[in-house]
Formats: sequence, C-alpha cells, structure tokens
Amino acid sequence: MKLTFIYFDFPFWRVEVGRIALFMGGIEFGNKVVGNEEFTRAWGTGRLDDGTVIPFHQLPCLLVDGVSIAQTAGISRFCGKLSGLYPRDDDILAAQIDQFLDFSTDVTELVFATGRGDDDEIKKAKREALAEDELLRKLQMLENCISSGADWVLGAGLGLADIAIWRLMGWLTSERVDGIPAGIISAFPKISKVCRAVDAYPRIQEWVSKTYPVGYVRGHYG
Ligand SMILES: N[C@@H](CCC(=O)N[C@@H](CS)C(=O)NCC(=O)O)C(=O)O
Repeated sequence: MKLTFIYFDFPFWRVEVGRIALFMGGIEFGNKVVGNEEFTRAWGTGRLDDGTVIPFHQLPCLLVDGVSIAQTAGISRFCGKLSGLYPRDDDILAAQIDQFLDFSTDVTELVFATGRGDDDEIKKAKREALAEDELLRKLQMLENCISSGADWVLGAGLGLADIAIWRLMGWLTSERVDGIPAGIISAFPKISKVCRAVDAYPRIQEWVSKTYPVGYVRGHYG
C-alpha cells in the first residue's frame, strides 16, 4: 500500500496524528508538501497542480494507492487502524478516541474562525478575548475528561487522543497564534501532564528529532 500525506510544511496536529500513528507502527509513507500558491489554486479547483484530487478543497489529504482521502479524523482513524492504535473490535474505545479527535477539530475551528476576515490587530484582540473566555471553557472540559494522575487521555498507553491533544496544545502554546498566550495551559495541570508525557515518550522524541527543524518550538506545557 502506497501512502502519501499531502499538507503544508508545518507539523500541525491535523496531519501529525496520522503520520505519527504510522511511524509508531513502523509503516512507511511519503509526504507531498504544498505551498501557499499551489494551495490557493487547489482551494479553487479541488486539484493539485499534478491533478491529484483534493475532495473538499482542504488539507490534509492522504493518498492511498492513488485514492485521495480527506478529513483529519478519518485519516487519523485509517492510520490508527493500520498501526494498531485505533481498535477494530472495541466500539466504545473507538468512539472515545473519536470524541477527542473531533474536540480537537472544534477547538481548531473556534480559533481559526475568530477574527476571520478582520485585520491583524482586530483578529488579535478577538483571540485575546477568546483565550480569556470560550477557549478556557473548552479546555476546562478537556481537563475534566482526564483522570487525576494519568499520563494518557484514555487507557494505559499513548494513543491517538494523546497525540492529537499534544500537538493541538503545542500549537496553541507555541506563541505562533496571535492573541493566544503560551501560558494558557497553566490552568490545566492534567492536560499539561499528558502533553509532557507525550513529549517525553521515546518514539515521539525519535519522530521529533527525525522530522522537526532543530530548535522548533513544539509548545510550552507548563
Ligand atoms: N474538516 C477538515 C478541515 C481541514 C481544514 O480546514 N484545513 C485547512 C488547513 S489546516 C484548510 O484547508 N483550510 C482551507 C479551507 O477550509 O477552505 C478536517 O478536519 O481536516
């Protein structure tokens, strides 16, 4: 099976969950990096310059033997199934994992939608307000879902939910999202603990040193 991720040159959670799942499972895959100009064209046409279909004119996509699969959660589940990180015979655990993938999408949309169409200063002000209100409310809900003392969001080992939350929080606390302070995580010790555990996990460390630029700020986890 030939697997190729199509995404920007940025290790965002939306693509990293699938990539890391495959990496952890020892499954080979490739990457096609799309620049902003090509993406603008694909956003309009639904195809990359080489003709590859982008079903919903959005990224990420995963090409599986030439078939384009879109949507982060679907891609993550597919990769999780290949690598043993997403159950094929435990519907409740599968649904629990799904809820954290979809939660990560909700938070991402909440942030991206804030200030969309506004100039940079207004956008920043709106995101600062978000970081003091609705975003905190969402993160508190996530905090409430994690058991005290747990290293992982679900079960006894690192899984897709942890990878999603680690990269989502890494993005939010990276100081690359104008208006969202890196310290936002400090009110949430259980989320911080999960992020630190993922960040220190040997196979994740291996992935980071293999694929992230030296000195890349992965986030501030408290
Ligand atoms: N529901 C999609 C959303 C993907 C998405 O919004 N991706 C961004 C890039 S990170 C994008 O393509 N934005 C352009 C657009 O939505 O038109 C998913 O979960 O993958």
